[in-house]
Amino acid sequence: MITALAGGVGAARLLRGMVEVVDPSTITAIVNVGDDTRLHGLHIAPDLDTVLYTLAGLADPETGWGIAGESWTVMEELERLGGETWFRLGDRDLATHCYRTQRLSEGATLSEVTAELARARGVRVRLLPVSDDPVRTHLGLAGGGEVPFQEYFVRLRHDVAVSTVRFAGADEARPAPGVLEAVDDAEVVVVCPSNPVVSIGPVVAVPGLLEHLGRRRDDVVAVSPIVAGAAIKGPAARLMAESGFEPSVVGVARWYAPWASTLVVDRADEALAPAVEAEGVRCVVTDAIMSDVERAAGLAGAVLGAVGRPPS
Ligand code: FO1
Repeated sequence: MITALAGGVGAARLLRGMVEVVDPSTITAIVNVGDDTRLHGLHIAPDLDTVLYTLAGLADPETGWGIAGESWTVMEELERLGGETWFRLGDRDLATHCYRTQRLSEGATLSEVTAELARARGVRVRLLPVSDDPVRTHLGLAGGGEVPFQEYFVRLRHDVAVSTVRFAGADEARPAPGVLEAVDDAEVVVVCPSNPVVSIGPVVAVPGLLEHLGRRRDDVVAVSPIVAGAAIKGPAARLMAESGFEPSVVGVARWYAPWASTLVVDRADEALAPAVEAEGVRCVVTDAIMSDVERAAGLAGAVLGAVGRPPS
């Protein structure tokens, strides 16, 4: 069994490659919920949806989030009404949020609803929210004030300096059913190329995760979301720098060193391999740019092989 710690787009792309090299039913993805937000009275779970839509072949390939070929009728009408439309919700995507919100209101857990949504869309990878309790990322702005994640990421286009990152609810949150077992029982634990600060951070902030991951360090392999000092997508490099970590594969190695034994980096960072290893983390150099499914499958094979378990 393979367990993956996942955020949004980068994780979805790697998982899409992984299902080409191993049986999807042997993969469990523990997904970040820190990006979740409530809008229009709906519970929106962007990272769970991005992973699900990508694995279901529904995701918009340009943005990586939402559903491809969407219509925006509701957003257009909402605009006319003067409602909130800064967070773009397509008509089919809204169905996901309506279904999830209705089921949660009936007392279902986020885990249960996620499993129902995955089954409905034919996704065989097991998707687990890291917790069924609320964990919400808030960012303290260097200029003052604090905003929830989506305000930072979408409304402010993450184009503001951040001074603090907080995961509200993390201390009281319990790992969702199956999460700790998925770490304990995995042959390999893959840390997907997601933002170490605001995507992997909220996952490992849930009590129990760091302890269980630390016990599996030899079998934990991370994929760097930073290539040649920049994030492939999103504010990872900026947030790492603002968190006091060098925005490079060396900074990523330092961030994960306590519980990951191996870091996979792109060929562009080959020269930094010795510096990564100086952090006590084994460095594997490969093609880490997932420009299409074949490249993602190649990366997945290299990742699974990195800790001695070539794809079955
Ligand atoms: N990201 C944006 O940059 N703009 C949006 O309008 C937007 C809408 C949106 C709707 C549903 C959803 O699941 C994700 C959405 N995202 C949007 C991405 C979202 O901000 C994610 O949290 C990021 O991709 C980070 O994981």
